[in-house]
Amino acid sequence: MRPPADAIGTLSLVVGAIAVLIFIGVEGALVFAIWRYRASRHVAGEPATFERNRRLEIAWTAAPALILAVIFVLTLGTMAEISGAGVTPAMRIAATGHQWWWEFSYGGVKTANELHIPLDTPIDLDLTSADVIHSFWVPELGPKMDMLPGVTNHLRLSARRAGSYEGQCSEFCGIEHAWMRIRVVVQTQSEFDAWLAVQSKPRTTVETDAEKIFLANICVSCHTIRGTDAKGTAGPDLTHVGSRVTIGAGVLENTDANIVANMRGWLADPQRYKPGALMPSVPLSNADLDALAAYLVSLK
Ligand code: HEC
Ligand SMILES: [Cu+2]
Repeated sequence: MRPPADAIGTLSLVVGAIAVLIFIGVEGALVFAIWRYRASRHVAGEPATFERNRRLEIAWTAAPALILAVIFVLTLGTMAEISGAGVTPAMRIAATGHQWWWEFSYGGVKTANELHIPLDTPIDLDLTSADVIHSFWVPELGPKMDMLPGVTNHLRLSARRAGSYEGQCSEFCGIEHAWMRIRVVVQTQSEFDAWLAVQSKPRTTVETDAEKIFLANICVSCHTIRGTDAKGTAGPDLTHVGSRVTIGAGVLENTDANIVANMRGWLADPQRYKPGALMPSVPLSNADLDALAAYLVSLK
């Protein structure tokens, strides 16, 4: 199956070409008429007019209707193609929109904000929302699709180039809507398998003092770290949070030299980076913040 984005690209080119032809035709006729019938040729009296030309009226009603009918049929074909009808997806991933982050679940293995998919493989995303209406949109990969509470929509994705693709929630969903970024990482099948194998494991570290700080605080009521007693679901699963490229759905880098500093900054005051985000600032000592930040980025 060709990636949905390719099918949409082809349709855009065809519609664009039709529009260019019409533009050239209409503007050409206009320029011709201006030149051919300019006033100097008809100095005397009113310019010629005509009305009730039935043939002409039928023609200029039928021609646009025909053009629209052609575009309609082409669009229906493209919609059928990108819906993936007739092609069984190699994998289904559940995607849930939250204010203001994304949850991706691979058969129960949860991760946030970063969707990994294998190259050249048809994937079905089962889209829904935990709160308000969101819309999943990664322009380079496919169409946008609403995420509605209580409803599951399906979106076919496939990519023919490995790499990282950026997307964005495209339905206004509250104060931090703009910081609801999606990153899709397209990997070869073996890279993807290796990634999923790591994500499927519970946290790999042993219980450290830093982990005890996490478990002793309110963090556990909102976050899960598989392998520990933290089983909250109001916020992102943190089991492998250190492996993500960003935190806070894109507000902070999680990869550069400042990785611990960024994580610490987020924990100390999430509202500073993402005002309105549904994570409170938890009062913690400086030492606890240092330990927690180092612990979380170590969860690869
Ligand atoms: C009331 C629920 C709640 C509590 C309590 C809470 N969080 Fe969060 N946390 C969230 C939500 C919601 C997000 C997502 C914020 C966003 O991106 O909009 C989040 C995001 C995060 C992230 C970034 C995850 C990512 O992948 O982007 C980290 C790390 C984190 N929290 C750690 C903690 C720690 C450590 C504590 C305890 C000190 C804590 N949280 C307490 C709800 C909570
Ligand atoms: Cu949204």
